[in-house]
Amino acid sequence: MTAAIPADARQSDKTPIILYGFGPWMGLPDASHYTVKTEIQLRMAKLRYVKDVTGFAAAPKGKLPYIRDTDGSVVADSTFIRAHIERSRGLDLDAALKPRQRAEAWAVERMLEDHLGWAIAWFRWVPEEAFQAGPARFYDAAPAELQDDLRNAARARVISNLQAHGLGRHAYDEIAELGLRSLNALAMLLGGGDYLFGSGMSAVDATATAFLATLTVPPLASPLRDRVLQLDNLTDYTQRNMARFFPPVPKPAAMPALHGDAERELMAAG
Ligand SMILES: N[C@@H](CCC(=O)N[C@@H](CS)C(=O)NCC(=O)O)C(=O)O
Repeated sequence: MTAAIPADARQSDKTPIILYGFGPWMGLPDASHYTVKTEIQLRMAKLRYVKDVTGFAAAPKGKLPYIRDTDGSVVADSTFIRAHIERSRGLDLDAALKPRQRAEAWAVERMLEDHLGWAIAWFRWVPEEAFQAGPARFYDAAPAELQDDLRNAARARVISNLQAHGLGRHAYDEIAELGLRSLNALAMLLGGGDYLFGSGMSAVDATATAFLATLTVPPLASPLRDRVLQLDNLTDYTQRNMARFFPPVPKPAAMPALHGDAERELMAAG
């Protein structure tokens, strides 16, 4: 399945980039926070892309996102996708940053992607209530006899990855404590500003926005979600950036005039 994104002038090539993701989920543009990050970065770069949600089995690194660029090259991992689009198009998503800010932005991005991102996954996949209300629903459209096997296999894979990373070896409260420290650090760095660093949007703002939206938009309870909702600067920042990069779908054109009462009743009932 593919969904077109409106074209932009910077990409002269008519062929769009193909972005492989999981697809929209619970109010998010994609179920994967790393894929939402890449979508924001592609939009920052004003590059046209289409989403393909059928590519997981062929993912070069067993994870999403990855892209197939207009020249056919395949690039996996959100950080390498960013590097690839910057190199191949002569762009700099950190153009608003000074050298020291670039270094700080990289450090914060690693905190988000290699630390907080795993805590987000843990609170999504491990506590039974969040799992049943969230990721278990990914498989609702699969044949009924396969659903439980698919749910259990995916959950076991994520739990095994969390163990290998190390975060998954901690207890609930310990993971919450670590995640909260990262969220507090992020809130302190943002302060009252519009961006984490510098005078304009940079690549790390894409990561932060994507991860904070992933924590807050789906109504899945977690201590991390509670903390973000207490931090007004983080929630305002997230809403502002999500509205900027994923503006609401335009309302359908006005309905043509109806011809009779029967038709009007039908519309009201529908
Ligand atoms: N370092 C990767 C992380 C991507 C990642 O963890 N993707 C997750 C979804 S959020 C995934 O595909 N997981 C599937 C699995 O592990 O089975 C990136 O930045 O793209």
